[in-house]
Amino acid sequence: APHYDFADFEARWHERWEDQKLYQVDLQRAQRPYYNLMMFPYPSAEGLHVGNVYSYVGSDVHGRLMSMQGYDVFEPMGFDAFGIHSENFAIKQGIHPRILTARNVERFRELQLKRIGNRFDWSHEVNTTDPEYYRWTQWIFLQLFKAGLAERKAAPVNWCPKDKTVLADEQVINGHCERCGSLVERRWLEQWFLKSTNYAQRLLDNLDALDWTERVKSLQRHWIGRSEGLEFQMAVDGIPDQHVQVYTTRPDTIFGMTFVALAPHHPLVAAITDPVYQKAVIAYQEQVNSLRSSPDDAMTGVFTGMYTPHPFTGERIPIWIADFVLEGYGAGAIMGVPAHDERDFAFAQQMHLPVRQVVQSTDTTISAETPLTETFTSTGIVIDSGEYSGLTSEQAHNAICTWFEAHQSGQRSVKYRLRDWLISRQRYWGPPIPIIYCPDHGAVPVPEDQLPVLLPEAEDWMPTGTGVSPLAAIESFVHTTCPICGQPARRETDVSDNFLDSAWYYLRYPSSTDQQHAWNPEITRRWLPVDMCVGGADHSVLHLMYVRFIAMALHDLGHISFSEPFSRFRANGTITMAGAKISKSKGNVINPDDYLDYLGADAFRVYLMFMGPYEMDGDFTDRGINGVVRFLDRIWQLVTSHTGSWPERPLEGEERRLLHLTIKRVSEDTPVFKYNTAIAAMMEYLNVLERKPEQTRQDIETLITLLAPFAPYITEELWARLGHSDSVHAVSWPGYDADALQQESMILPIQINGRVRDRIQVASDTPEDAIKQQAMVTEKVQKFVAGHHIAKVIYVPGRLVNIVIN
Ligand code: ANZ
Repeated sequence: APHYDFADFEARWHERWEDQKLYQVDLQRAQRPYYNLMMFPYPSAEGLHVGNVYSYVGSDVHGRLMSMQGYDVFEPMGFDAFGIHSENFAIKQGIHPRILTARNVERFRELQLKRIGNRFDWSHEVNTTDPEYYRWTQWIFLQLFKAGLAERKAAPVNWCPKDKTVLADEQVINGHCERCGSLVERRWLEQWFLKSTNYAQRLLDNLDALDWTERVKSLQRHWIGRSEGLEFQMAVDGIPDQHVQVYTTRPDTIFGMTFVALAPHHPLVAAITDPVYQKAVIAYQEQVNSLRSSPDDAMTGVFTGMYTPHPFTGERIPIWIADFVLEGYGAGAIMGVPAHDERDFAFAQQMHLPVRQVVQSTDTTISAETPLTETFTSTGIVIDSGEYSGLTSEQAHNAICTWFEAHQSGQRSVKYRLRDWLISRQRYWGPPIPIIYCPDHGAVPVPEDQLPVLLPEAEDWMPTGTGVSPLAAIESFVHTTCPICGQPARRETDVSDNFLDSAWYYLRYPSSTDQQHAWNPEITRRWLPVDMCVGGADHSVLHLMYVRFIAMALHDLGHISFSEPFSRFRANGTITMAGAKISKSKGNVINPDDYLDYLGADAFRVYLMFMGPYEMDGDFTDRGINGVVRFLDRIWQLVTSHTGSWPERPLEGEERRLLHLTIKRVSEDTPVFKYNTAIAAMMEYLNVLERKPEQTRQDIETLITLLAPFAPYITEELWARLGHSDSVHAVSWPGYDADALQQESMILPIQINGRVRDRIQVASDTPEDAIKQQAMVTEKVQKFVAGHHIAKVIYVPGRLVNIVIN
């Protein structure tokens, strides 16, 4: 533990900062607004974990730097307090989520977030469960509904049997619930969707110009999953009026098709199945319903008994149904080309279907004669494909697309993997979706002046498992009247996805006290979009995709002037413990409170920022904490042990150079989140200072100023002890003089056997060996020593080099 009494001055400064409103900006009048955002936490019962603190502190260092560089920095914090995670914990504890959430929020704010030393402006706190907040979440839903961007449809959905609710695709990880890990099932339910797919191309295109962490952008590109291919019709033998549409990205492989497969619940399955096979097909559909096989399981499927003629050869191709074919993607049906597609190959192996190679490597050493033992998924030269043989894959792709277009039985088509965002949740703890069902008028929006639709107090708030929310059992909530005709009507009883709450919170912070608008137009113009957002990359395709979609939609509907919410985004690294990500669900949570108690906020902050490059993942270990504690102890010692006044003489020469070099390094590394090397530069500088016979006021004050964003308390305390009455956090960031960085140089005479023969110019801190080496190689010296034996080279520091020859 540190030797200084951090507990004393942390509490004192925290209070002083709050009294002075040091971190509150005048949002109306700020001249150089800088919106510094971090992702607000779920106030779960376990409290903040070290990953949260890591993320928040790194973001705060950035905010503090920008503030010292002259910006009016707004750094708000709030609570993402609705949703399954909060509710699940309430279930475990048997405590009503409203009570538990309020308790946790209080604890997060008072006992944790206020201790980590961040410059939060608590006067703009938001809480998504506050009716004054979710009133606007509902309002946003209504704007989308009125614009046709919210739609109710029956769809096969991901159903989590444990959480007893549906999940969005983004919340299903490898077939399992993102929250509780249960294997997800498939159900048909009427659900509300937000039409994010309308924005697929823009979500993709805008990424190029966004200054965001590259790996997050690439995850988003992958998730949007744009592909260009061919959608074409295939006839069904014996059923002249039915066609199956298939989608392929590889029309060049069409001659290698040996089967066609439909998704298990493709609408045509019943119509095209041979009666003899019907029983087997229905049994298979039921099997698929009851449990969704995880992706590494064996391929399953069933033959329909029917065939389709190959569009070019007329060969009879069997039609199967198979669950590796996805319902909502492409056309929901595929042409199976086992030779050139991994999944098709696995399926063909399982079902004993032929494999027919039709693309060959341009690398001729691989012969088409050797039968394929694995798939050849690359492009190459097309073979055994009628008139297309000999073309490159690309040429064949084009020619075959053109053929289908000419025959009007297919067209080039662009598809996206992105799905519409399913936002209905059959749960209690969320904002009710503001819709009323009228027997005559259908789904009618709740009039805006009746918002919020309050979440009713309920005794029975536990998930029901029946496919409806607990709200459906609250008669007084359900029964209402139609806003259009006044006759009895029913309210929608599902609540909306917690990710809708967090898709717009950044808009609310600056306007958190505005009662008239979700966001005040004038303040929003001044402060948004967000200048810098920092958060975990684990939200790349969840929160960070939703927040972009909602901003685009609000922009198009005329509610905001920008369509990208975050000008810059940086993903902090994920902190792991011996390889496993630290998370509540894994149970390996390091309690930051212990570290705060034991080390104080400053040492914990500097330690976290010194562990490694901020944007890289890293292991959390206690190793290295001592070094950081010693560093702060030594600074404390240096300042507090000093007696009398500090010398104020101007710095000169090398001492000046080292000071400016340190400012330069810290100033360059800090804004680009290379916090570890910035700290290393300060550590080196402390070594220099300690060796100096006498430190000046400038030496000490510069070091304290540079350290202030990282260690806000100790620097404030030392700043005061140096005699300042203003805060170190209100001081301007120091600049450096480029000319001071020039290394001092000296001219050294070179003697040979005592007589001066040449001179060299070297930087004054050049090591002895290097000086001797340079002295030996000058042209003149070489001339004099040629043919002689060199007996000795003597360097008299700062004076001369003497070479002794014989
Ligand atoms: C034949 C083929 C041959 C294919 C080949 C690939 C390689 P992306 O790039 O992700 O868009 N596909 C199409 N619809 C599908 C669905 N509903 N469920 C599962 N798979 C589907 O992938 C497009 C490819 O994925 C398509 O091209 C199709 O397989 C498959 F050598 O068609 B391909």
